[in-house]
Amino acid sequence: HAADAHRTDLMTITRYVLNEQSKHAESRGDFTILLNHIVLGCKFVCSSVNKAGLAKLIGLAGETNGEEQKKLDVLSNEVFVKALVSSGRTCILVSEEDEEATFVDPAKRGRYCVCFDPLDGSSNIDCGVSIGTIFGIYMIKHDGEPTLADVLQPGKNMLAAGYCMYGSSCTLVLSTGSGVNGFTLDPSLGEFILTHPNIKIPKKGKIYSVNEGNAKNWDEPTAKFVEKCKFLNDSSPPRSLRYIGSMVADVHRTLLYGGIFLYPADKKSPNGKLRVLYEVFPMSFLMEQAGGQAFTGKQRALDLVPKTIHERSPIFLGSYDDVEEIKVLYAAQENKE
Ligand code: P6P
Repeated sequence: HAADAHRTDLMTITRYVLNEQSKHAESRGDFTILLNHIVLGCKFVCSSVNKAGLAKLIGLAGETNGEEQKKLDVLSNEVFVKALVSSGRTCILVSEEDEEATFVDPAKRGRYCVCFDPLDGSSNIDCGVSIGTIFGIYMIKHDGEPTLADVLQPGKNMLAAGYCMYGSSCTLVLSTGSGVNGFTLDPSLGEFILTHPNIKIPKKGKIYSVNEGNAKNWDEPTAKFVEKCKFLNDSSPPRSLRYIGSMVADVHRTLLYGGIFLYPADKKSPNGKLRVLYEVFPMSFLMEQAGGQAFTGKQRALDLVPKTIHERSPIFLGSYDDVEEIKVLYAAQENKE
């Protein structure tokens, strides 16, 4: 039985990646080492997020020792940066928390570039809403000095992407380019165990996920799509609106239940709000690997070539058929122009 297998044949995330790695003759285990350091960061954040409320409650936060308590996203960023540098497998780090990219010291340099948001949605910590770490990984293709050009690549060049959601359980969803798998942290073992093998997103969903508060600023295709979700003009089943306001939580639900997540452009933010390198690309990579798709309003999200490391893009991602509906509406607008 599966349960027995879990008990005795523990498919940990490390073992899973080693299996994957063995399929690539040229691999030297570097990716496994890199991933283990990302996993270490996720375990730290999981433990800290779970204590955050308690820390505030019983005054563990900075007051007692006078030192200003670091905000959890700043602390998480420091942990990830130190873990990634100490792995000896990275050469460039792009973090949502750091204005500039980190170029790793030559003595500790490896072949991977990691773009990450250490604690996305952290404004939701105080009310206990799930938040997460999002990451995408490029491999440097040359032996020369790393430059920003090595991370300003289209998302389709990523060789892996994933997120870790800190919620009722700590779930790490990962793709290394051959499907999507979910691993849940077993705190008694301190290991991420395979719990969601080969995740496939439903081809069509019944949920749309968008911040309706921005409706007055939407462009016509987005407004038309949302209108259609609410006031059905055919016999299609009614849809539900689910919007948590924490990207990792909204995307995780979309991946497992189907539907579409939208953060469109609007008059106030012509490029939307979400960041290309460490929000849009990793989530788009996962959606495509799970059989869904991701669109910017103009093109396939993974074809976008970012010009700066904190660039934003509108994003529509999720069930294949749902995103197709949006693409048709944007194509119709294109033809009118
Ligand atoms: P809004 C959280 O701040 C975040 O970066 C994402 O996690 C989330 O999807 C989005 O912003 C929510 O933005 O404008 O709807 O509050």
